[in-house]
Amino acid sequence: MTYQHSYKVTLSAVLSALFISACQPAMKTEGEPNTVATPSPTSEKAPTQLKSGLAEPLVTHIYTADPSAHVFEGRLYIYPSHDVESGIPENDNGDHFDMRDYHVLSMDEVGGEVTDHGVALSVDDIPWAGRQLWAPDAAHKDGTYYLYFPLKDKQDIFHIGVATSDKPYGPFTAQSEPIEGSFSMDPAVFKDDDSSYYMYFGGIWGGQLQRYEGGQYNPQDVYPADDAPAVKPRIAKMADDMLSFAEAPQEIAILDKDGTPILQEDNDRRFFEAAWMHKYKGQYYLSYSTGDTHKIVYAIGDNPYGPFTYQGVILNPVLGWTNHHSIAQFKDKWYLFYHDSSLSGGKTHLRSVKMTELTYHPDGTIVTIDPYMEQ
Ligand code: FUB
Repeated sequence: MTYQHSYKVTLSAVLSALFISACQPAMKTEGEPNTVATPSPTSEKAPTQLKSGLAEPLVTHIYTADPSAHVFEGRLYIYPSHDVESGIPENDNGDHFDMRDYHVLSMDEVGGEVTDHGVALSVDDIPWAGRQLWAPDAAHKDGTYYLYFPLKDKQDIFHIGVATSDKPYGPFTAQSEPIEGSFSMDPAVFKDDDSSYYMYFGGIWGGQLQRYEGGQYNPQDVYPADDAPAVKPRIAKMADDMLSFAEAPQEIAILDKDGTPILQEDNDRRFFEAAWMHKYKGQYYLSYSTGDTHKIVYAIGDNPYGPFTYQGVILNPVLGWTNHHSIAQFKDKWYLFYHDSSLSGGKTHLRSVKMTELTYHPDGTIVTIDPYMEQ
């Protein structure tokens, strides 16, 4: 552990009408500039922090994003990306997300002190590293903690790596090679009730998943036709060693309620990135980001592989281009972990992790969260 840093969390925020309008998300389509005033690109901390909405950032001394939350040993651990100002111009490949290490956050209770456990893994300590440590996840099995991370190799192709530690907060030691057969990004590892572990992964555009349409890697970005089924997220069961896949990754079908596949042109509902799995009352909830329509949505199935039937929106767009989340139960409540760019004044690549309670309707559907409205 290099250092510890503790912060007091404030989870409630009162919104005025002015505040609500100031917090409307900076919607951005391909190639458009940010529409929100941003701080100097050379300063990591924003001089013009916007109001936060439903929740405040869990920490403010660093930028954090893509939170994957787990309860280990009765404590809530959050595995986020560590956003930094690299000065790399924004583009559709996400080159501006040039993250170089991970910090693990934890807390004993919601609203209590948040501990930053310092650098848990650095790109400099990953033998196969090229660049860009994107959204990570973690798992625990038989006394070992596993940190799963997407990273471009020296040929600029994303794979998923794994690092181990005997502590949930690291430091983690990376394997010498990425997970064999892994590709694309945004790993999420789910432990089922029978102690089987599954990795969900993939993301289009900068996440390169579209390059695997047809089954083989193709350096060209090839997308299905608009009226064809959308690019699908992938699942692979983890081997007993948690360092490898037990099977070749399989495509996950996401269907409309009439049983037809969600189509490529359906940007409001098709998979983009940030898959997450959680189980509630015996059903499997696959949630994900719709990317360029900036929503977190979900679909329900009766087994880890799906098919999953689309249900609706969990989280409406946040300030900043990306929307990425996780869902976990802590003590007797469910929580949504997400990020936005309020702390950086709207900078797409300088985000902050937040959390808020997630609730279900009696039929098991999820109550949609608007990040800038009182619930
Ligand atoms: O943080 C880099 C990338 O942005 C993540 O991997 C995506 O899910 C998006 O949040």
